[in-house]
Amino acid sequence: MALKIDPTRFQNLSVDPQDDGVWVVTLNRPNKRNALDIATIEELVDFFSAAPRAGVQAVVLAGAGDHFCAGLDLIEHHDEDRSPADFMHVCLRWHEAFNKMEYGGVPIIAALQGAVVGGGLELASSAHIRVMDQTAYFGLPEGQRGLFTGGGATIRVSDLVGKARMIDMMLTGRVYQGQEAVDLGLAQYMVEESSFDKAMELARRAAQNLPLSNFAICSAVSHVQNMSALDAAYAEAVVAGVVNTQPDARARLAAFADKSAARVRPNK
Ligand code: 1HE
Repeated sequence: MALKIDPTRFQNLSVDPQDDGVWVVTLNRPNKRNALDIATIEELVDFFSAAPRAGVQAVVLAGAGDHFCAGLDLIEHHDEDRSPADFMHVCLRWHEAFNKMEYGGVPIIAALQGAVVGGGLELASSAHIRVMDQTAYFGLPEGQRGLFTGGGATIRVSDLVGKARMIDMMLTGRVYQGQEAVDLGLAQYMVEESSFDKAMELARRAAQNLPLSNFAICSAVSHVQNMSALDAAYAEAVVAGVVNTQPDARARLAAFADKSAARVRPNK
């Protein structure tokens, strides 16, 4: 029985289902530059825990206003004056949210503008595709703030840009933007106009795939990376056994066989 997600139960996120199975999830605290307080993290856990069982075909993850996300809510962190154990549990909730995103099996396309910094970059790097506009920039200001990453940057940002670049970003506050950010892998697309429009286009395209294929793409690839080559090959075979024999794929295979399906061609 599919779960139901009630879009009105979210306060810090705006959650907007579209007709074609694409859901738009927007960080909606622009006056705080979409800083991630604990309430926002809980809403991300809530949405992304339910999404794989609620018929969500793809998600566009956006930030309201001029900036995608300013990272950890530094004011809340200051006011709470947390103990080490308290903050460890905060970080574990971040991991809960971001792991649900990366491993949940629902394609997530991040639409980026302005600051994508600290925990904002950790959030963006949990998406499967990142689209940036001309204003987007990436940084890890933790070093300057007397902090350290706690939302998975050591795993996902170092995966994107490599260990040495990540350490440089943290030690020196180095910021990446423009084509260089794309070349490094921080974003896969850069657009002149709206990153949101491009992210929607990509999400709609992904939503046309069979859900089980997308589940494997947006779950198995990440799981497999955590395994030894021997176990990875085994897991890949098992997943392919399930996905590649799904009854829903037969019509697509038949269309290829009768030559009615589109062929793979180079870009014009
Ligand atoms: C915030 C936050 C925040 C803005 N927490 N409230 N992240 C950072 O070190 C980035 C900190 N933020 C900035 O560098 C800048 O705010 C921005 C470049 C993102 C935007 O600049 P600007 O000039 O548009 O805005 P502003 O005037 O700095 O801030 C506007 C408001 O947003 C202001 O609140 P107001 O009530 O005084 O109007 C700011 O306080 C608020 N605001 N950023 C709380 N981050 C799991 S560990 C993860 C560790 C990290 O993420 S460390 C990186 C933290």
